[in-house]
Amino acid sequence: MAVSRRLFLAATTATALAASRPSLALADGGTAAAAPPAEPYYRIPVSPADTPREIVEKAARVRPTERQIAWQRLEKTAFLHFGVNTFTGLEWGTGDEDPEVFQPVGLDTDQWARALRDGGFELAILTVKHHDGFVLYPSRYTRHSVKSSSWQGGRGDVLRSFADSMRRHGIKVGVYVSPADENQYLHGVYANGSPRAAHTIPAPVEGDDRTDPRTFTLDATDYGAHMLNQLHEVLTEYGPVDEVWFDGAQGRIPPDKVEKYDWDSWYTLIRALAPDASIAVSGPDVRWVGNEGGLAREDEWSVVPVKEQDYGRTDYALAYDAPDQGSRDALVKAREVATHLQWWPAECDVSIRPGWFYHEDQQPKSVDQLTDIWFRSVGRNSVLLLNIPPDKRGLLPDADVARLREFRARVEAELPADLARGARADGDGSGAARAVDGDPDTAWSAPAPGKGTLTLDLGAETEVDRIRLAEDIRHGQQVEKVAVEARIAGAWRTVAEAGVVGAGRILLLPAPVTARSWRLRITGSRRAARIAEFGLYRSRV
Ligand code: FUL
Repeated sequence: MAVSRRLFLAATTATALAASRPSLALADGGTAAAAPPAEPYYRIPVSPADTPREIVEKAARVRPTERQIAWQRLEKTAFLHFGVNTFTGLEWGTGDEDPEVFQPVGLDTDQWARALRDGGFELAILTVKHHDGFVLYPSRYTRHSVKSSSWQGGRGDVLRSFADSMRRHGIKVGVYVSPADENQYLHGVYANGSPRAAHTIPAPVEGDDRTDPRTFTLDATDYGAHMLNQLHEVLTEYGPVDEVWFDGAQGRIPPDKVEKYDWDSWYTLIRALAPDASIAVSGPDVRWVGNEGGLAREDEWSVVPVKEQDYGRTDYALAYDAPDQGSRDALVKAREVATHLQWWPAECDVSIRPGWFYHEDQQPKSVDQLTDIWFRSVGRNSVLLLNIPPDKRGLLPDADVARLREFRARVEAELPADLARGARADGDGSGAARAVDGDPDTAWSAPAPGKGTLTLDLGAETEVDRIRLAEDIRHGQQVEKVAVEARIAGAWRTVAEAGVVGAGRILLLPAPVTARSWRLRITGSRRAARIAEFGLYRSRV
């Protein structure tokens, strides 16, 4: 078998980032699927010589890819940290743990899937490999895996079970494959100083029974090739994957030993094998928000200045925790250090419990805490990535399952029926009714940059305490400042003001306001705003 695998046709490699090209027909003159650097585009080069005006104009031309739009619409995604740490009580494993400790005797991934579906999640990401290097499927390339445990007679496969259960319950599959790998370090592979050289992926192994004809020739170190072989297994043997999650950690190896990750080759393989997958965090499609509390900035831009680092890794141009990543001032400040402006939207990760892995003595967050996180992530132009760690039995704890259900019910009660849906809409610009038709793909177009008023007549005095705004992000992120006004006793009164909108912005009024007429005023924008949603709600909490 190993021999016949070598006879398979070698697939040619494309550059990873070419596969990120947007292929949307853009109504404002953009071309579809053009060769880079055609514009509008998901990343546009910048230089210190750009004038403030030029750099803002470039930001206004940045557009998301279709993959990024699909990801953004998920709103709330789930994380599952599960592995040897679940059994050793550690948060970062050592790489030399005895695989025998892994004994999830009651594993029921259908229970995970039901809990996540009932909690309203559409995508779940499993830690297929955390920093210890222990993998949750029987990899051909390491002994630090489920195969070396007596659990299920060494035939257990958590990834298979997880992927099958998620798909059966309509949930998309994501994989966390840690670049840091303590076990491979102990085996002299990780950070062994090997040069980058061409590797054939997958590397054939003794008794290989794989039939997928695709092979790739990619540059990598010894460890980089190990990652490629594992990514190949994960992305060819478990069905479609919609998110690949990489952090940038180096593990606990001595500081003079650094593994320079082969990001370009890893991205190339992922684009070829999982074209729909967003590559998150240490990846070009999705950015870490900068904290592990699940909290976005009040004004969270999806168009941000970035630095392209070694081997094509996208990095923040400004400090990752800088409070302002995308305003005009931030763009101008970043000119000296940025290589591009990029559509790089924020993902807010947080655990329902204090740790990422399950620990007996920890409890899940309250519904109030989760709701606050939701308003400060999904309500601020970001996607929430909420971790719910399975316990030693291999089940999500009852308390967490109940909490997910309560959390969903609470969110639904916070924003029940949209009272603006189908309201009489009148605006300058064009297509006012499209902001209240419930269709995220249609929008009211404001008449000019920094201008526009959209007025709604609800037909009767109506109490409102939450407002939801959304831009049609297929046309980029343009809004910089808005005001919402209600007509009270014959005069327009400002009830809320906000900065950026992006894919979704939720505004909470300190107290309910009753009015029949409501209006949205655009007071700052780069290009003319396109508003896909002007929603009004009365919470039932
Ligand atoms: C971090 C890791 O070091 C943590 O253990 C956890 O997996 C978190 C989501 O990402 O970088």
